[in-house]
Amino acid sequence: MTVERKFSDKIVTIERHILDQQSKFPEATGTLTNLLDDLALSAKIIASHTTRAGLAEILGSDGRENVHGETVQKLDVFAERTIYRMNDHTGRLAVMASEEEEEIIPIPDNYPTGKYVLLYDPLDGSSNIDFNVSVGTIFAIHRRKSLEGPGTLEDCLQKGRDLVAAGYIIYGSSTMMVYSTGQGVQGFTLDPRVGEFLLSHPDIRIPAKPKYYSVNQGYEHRWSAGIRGYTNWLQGDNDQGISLSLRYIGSLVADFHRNLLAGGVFYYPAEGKDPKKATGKLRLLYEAAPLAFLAEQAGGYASDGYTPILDIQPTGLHQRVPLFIGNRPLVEKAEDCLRTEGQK
Ligand code: FDP
Repeated sequence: MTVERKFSDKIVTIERHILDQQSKFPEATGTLTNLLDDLALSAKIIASHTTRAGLAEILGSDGRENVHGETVQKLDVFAERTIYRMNDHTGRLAVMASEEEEEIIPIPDNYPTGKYVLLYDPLDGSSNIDFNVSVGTIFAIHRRKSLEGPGTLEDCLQKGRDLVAAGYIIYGSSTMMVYSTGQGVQGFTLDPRVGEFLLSHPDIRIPAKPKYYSVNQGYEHRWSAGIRGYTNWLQGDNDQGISLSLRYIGSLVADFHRNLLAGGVFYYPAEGKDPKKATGKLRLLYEAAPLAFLAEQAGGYASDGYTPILDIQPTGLHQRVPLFIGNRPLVEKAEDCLRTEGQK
């Protein structure tokens, strides 16, 4: 029997893809490859629980509050511990930081430290868990700056421009891991029958023609005139034929993922009339910077309205920034609107 073999027959697992990428860099030691593998395995473990969220005692909050005063959901805690336990002992990391923890997370003394720094939001959009809405994990990887020993706060406070890799896992109608090591953006879908992430979305590029704008329009009364004008512009108040549909899930990874594949802009602006949201809601290190890295790798752009997100020097672990992210011309239009507003 002769079987016809085509290129499209190639089955690319995430491991094979990461190794292929590594082989392009003869000096690579394989540490980053292994770290990405550890994250893919963490994702599978977390996914096996998110898909059962409505079933067991795991549903609902455990009553504790995280460092931002939000109620912590049990799955947040589980995701947090899973990522920590998968990475504390490997000798690949100098230090970690998580959206759920106030301080940096040191590597325990009895384990070796390594050259990378892992920043993560274990379960983003967690207020949606109880309603069967997609949630996600976001991760960012830097090279350590300190030379040896335990990693430091400064190792964590690096600009997005210096990221080595970043990505997210979306736990939705299927589980996907989307990541970049600075050579484009690759998307893998978890095949639950075989327990493997398979390359399903190679070289993702944001479509040039955008479809959606995503913002919590319920907060419009607290926006500045510039943001209101920008929103009208997106809705069709322009002479460029742009007229976008509104889609807002309220789960950043899901909103970003949809706009990455369909084209559009997500924004969470500063809310002048709410002192608690003077710099928006989203965190620079765990949300804005890693997604900005992916957006730029996919041909898009992200800004806080004035400065590219990737160029902002973090000053604190839990710093919040306004975020505009998606197709470059749409994000630049937001910058225009804010600049014009500032000149009035
Ligand atoms: P959540 O509070 O559910 O964890 O940063 C967290 C986040 O969700 C993002 O995922 C989401 O985009 C945003 O907050 C939603 O905030 P609003 O409810 O204020 O729209």
